[in-house]
Amino acid sequence: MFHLPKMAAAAVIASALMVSTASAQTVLRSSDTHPDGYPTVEAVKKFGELLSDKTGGRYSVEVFHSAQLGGEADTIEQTQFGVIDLNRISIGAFGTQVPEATVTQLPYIFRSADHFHNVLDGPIGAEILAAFDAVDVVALAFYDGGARSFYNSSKPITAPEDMAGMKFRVMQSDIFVDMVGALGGNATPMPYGEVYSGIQTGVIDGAENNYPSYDTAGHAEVAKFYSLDEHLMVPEVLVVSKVVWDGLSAEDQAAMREAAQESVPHQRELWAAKEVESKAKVEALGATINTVDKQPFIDAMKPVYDKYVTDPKLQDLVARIQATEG
Ligand code: GTR
Repeated sequence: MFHLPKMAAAAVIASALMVSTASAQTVLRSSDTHPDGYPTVEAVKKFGELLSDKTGGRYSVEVFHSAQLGGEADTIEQTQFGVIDLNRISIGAFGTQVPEATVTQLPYIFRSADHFHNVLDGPIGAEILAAFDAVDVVALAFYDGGARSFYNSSKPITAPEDMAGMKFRVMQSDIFVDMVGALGGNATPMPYGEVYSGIQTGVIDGAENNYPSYDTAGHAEVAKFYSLDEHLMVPEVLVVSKVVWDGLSAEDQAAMREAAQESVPHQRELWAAKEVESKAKVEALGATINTVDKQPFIDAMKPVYDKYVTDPKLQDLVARIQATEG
């Protein structure tokens, strides 16, 4: 037994208290519609590790993948109410709730992966993230979601005319309904989890997505024709409930933002590799991939822009995106 001077004893007690507070670890629940191992799921796990490091283990993240917490539209509401803490979600699933973010749902708004990154990594990206505050979530970072193309169970699409009379599932946003309509097809908004059986039973002819989703959701098994029109590049976004955010200290908020930003390069690397892997997988499964002349698809989108980009602020945002290099 040894005797500590009074001051040191006080310090020991104080640090013991800190340890006990720190051991009261908060596990934040995060939703993702994709299966374990998917680039977005792995990126949020990485975010959790970084957050834990930065907060001395006080905060960690558990990812509920494979839509265990529900379809995207439902989980957004639950995140807004604070029932779900974090959500990795496609901006498309927000519908037209956040006008500045809706702009990223415009067909062909992004010209390439470089253009997409240049826009989202700069001040425009920061402006779009900040716009989510209005809908009770705090948007922390964008992840890659590649380019989305149409696929279906009956034939290659080479021009918009080929889509006449065909039914395509779209994410639950009006803009995508109008997009398919402008191309001459019929859009059926439905949750992601219902697409496979929808195609299998013939309720829809096809859908549209990137290679990794087409592959991992099994859609390539039931819709063998993938037509590379690349009409959309919709950012994935990581959001935290405003309820959680408001309960964090300024330091922990900063740690959360940093952790999210630092998880981005990891996701991009995983994404690039997954696109290549998924393309090879769907080809091995017998998918027929055809290229298309994109110009008629681009030209057909004018009415969609005319309908959704009427507010001068959004017109300015679209112009700034288009003027960004890449
Ligand atoms: C995927 C996206 C998902 C989900 C899905 C869909 O590309 O990563 O978050 O939105 O598309 O089409 O519903």
